[in-house]
Amino acid sequence: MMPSRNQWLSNFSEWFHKVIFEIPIYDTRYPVKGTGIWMPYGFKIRREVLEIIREELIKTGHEEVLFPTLIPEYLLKKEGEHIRNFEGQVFWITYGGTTPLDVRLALRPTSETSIYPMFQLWIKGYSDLPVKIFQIVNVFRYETKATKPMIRVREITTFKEAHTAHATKKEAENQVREGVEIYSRIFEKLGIPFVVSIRPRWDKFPGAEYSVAFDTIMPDGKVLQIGTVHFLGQGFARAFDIKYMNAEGNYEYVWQTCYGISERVIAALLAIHGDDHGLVLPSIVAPIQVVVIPIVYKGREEDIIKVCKEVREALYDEGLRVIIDENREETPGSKYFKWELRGVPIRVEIGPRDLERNTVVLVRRDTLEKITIERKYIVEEVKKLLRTIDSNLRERGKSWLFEHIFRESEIEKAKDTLNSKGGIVEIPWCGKDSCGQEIETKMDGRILGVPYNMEEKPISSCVNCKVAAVNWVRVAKSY
Ligand code: P5A
Ligand code: ZN
Repeated sequence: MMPSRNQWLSNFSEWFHKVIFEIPIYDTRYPVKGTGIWMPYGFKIRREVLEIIREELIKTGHEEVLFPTLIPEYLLKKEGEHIRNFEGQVFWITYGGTTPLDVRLALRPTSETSIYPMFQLWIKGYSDLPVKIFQIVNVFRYETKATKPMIRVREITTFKEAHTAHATKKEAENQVREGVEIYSRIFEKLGIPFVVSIRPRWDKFPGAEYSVAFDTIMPDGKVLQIGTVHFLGQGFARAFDIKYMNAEGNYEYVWQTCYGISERVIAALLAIHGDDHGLVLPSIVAPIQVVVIPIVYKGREEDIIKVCKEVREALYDEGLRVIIDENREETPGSKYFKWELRGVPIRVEIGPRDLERNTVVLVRRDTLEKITIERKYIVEEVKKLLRTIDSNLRERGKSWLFEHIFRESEIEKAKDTLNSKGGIVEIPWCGKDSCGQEIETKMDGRILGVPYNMEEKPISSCVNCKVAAVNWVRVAKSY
């Protein structure tokens, strides 16, 4: 029996709110708009996700740091384009107690302007480069669009930002590629399908030369940006006077990159794998990977509980996150419901018949399929099944994504496709900004950009101006 995904599909927003509230994962009732509370089960998922992120960054030579939350106004305003774009989103602290502050302090909306003055002090010579650091912090953005739990918040609680500085342009460009690879590995591990696009000039990160973005398609067909990698060139280096002495004894500005992801990744993780029964978690991030449920019958209670405990012990000794749901007041059916809602990858059922036959029943959360195995193989079978579930979720996610990427070479058709099917439509584009913006208006969608790393070029002409197209460009309805 394949679990149905009707509810998930037809009213995703309701599904999402219900799931995060009922489990609970995240409570949105705090009386400050755009904030939320990570509840214990949500916090555990978040911690597992952060472990994966940390591991990938540390493995590639990034070091974790922690900067102050407050940025003095004169620093925030040093790089012109950056502040022009962020100005409308900054929360300001203007008082210390009852005393007005001489220098207003911003709650960081992102940390370029707090980190780069320190780069200026730290970087002296060639041997100080490259610098590759990251931090995982709260940042604040006074978002004016409708806020959404985890997806568009005003206090971003899980802002992972990496910042790098290099001696040459080429090294910094390689760093952009490494950033893209790191994020690709993180999303791959989480089973989140994605496309990578070079954002159009009018939508790049303020202060960057260009931005590369990761997008995924949510169950409602709308696209969510789940991470970005920016090539900063030397703009911030000039603004903050970050120079190093090269081999010839000359001072040169460094070349920089930065890249960021947030709790949107967690929202995407929950959304993409879910179904009508609730969450479906990949085992690598599941706070509970296996739940053992005794199917107790009168007279056999103690024997069954004893075997359940042995099974739990065996799995626990292998480092698995496993619990027994022993509660005698609750029926097995209601326990299934509860743990399915929470997305536990495997349920182990042990009843009187299993005692006689030395078997156990494994139920996988992704397909709800039941498998009876001999008890003595429990450890191998569970481990194997967890891997199978993770790869099935990854594949299912990819299929979902690719089924929702369309190609059209005529603008009316492209618009119809986008309206009726959602997802992403790729169309031929001449590359002109003005044409791109007209396309956005005509299609009532957003240009995600040109595919990153795609060799293939369209042969037809630009959907808007009919001039020879130079690239495919992706258009979507976005969050
Ligand atoms: C890169 C890290 C930056 O801020 N500075 C340091 C760069 N880029 S960004 O694109 O503006 O943000 C990085 C990612 O954060 C997510 N994000 C959000 N998540 C939740 N709520 C928000 N209000 C929000 N704003 C941005 C996006 O996934 C974005 O790609
Ligand atoms: Zn054109």
